[in-house]
Amino acid sequence: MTMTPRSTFELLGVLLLAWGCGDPSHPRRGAVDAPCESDASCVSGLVCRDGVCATPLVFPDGGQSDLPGPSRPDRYPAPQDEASAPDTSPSPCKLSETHHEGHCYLTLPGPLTYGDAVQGCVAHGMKIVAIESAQENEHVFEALPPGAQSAWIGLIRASVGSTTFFWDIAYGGVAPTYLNWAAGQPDNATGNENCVVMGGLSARRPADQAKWTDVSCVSPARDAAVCERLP
Ligand SMILES: [Ca+2]
Repeated sequence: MTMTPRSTFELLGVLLLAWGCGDPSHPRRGAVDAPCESDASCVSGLVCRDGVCATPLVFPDGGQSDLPGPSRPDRYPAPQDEASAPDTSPSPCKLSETHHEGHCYLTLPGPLTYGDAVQGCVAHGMKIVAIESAQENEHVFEALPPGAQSAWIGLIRASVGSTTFFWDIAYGGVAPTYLNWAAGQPDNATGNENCVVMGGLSARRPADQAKWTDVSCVSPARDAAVCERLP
């Protein structure tokens, strides 16, 4: 018998037919719209939905699920408790600022008098910093330039010769609830120490780092100032 040459198309058809029949010991799996009882009844990539094989539903994040609702996979976990959820909210501060407890902080480079510092903060839509806790004091200290001996904070003497201090008039002159004086301060040593600086990393005495000292508001100019913006 002479073999009749077959066209490529005919050969491909035979191959596809053989593949589609498969092993008779395995039931044939359904294509789209074929009746089904479970996902296993459908060809790979399809799911059994409402009794027929169908393409999976696609959700906005690109994930897939057979049906929306309680049976959704773990890629849609229930919201975590507020206390344990990490804070992923965007910072309210600018890139040049640091963020602590909802407040924004900006360090101005010196040399600056206290008046320069107050004006510099206003120019940035901020106030010279008022520090109300040890945590806030630490945040301000860590934001100072490494080379700073001292930086202005917003505490001022109530009046010449007074032993009382209050926060800058930008805050309405409120009394401080937290203080962090350096040893022996405030001493009003020169009689005109009506403003206050925080010791920086390069403070002359390491013990004065992050501590407060009353000083003249104008002389000498200081290495930095810290501004704060409230929410
Ligand atoms: Ca002093």
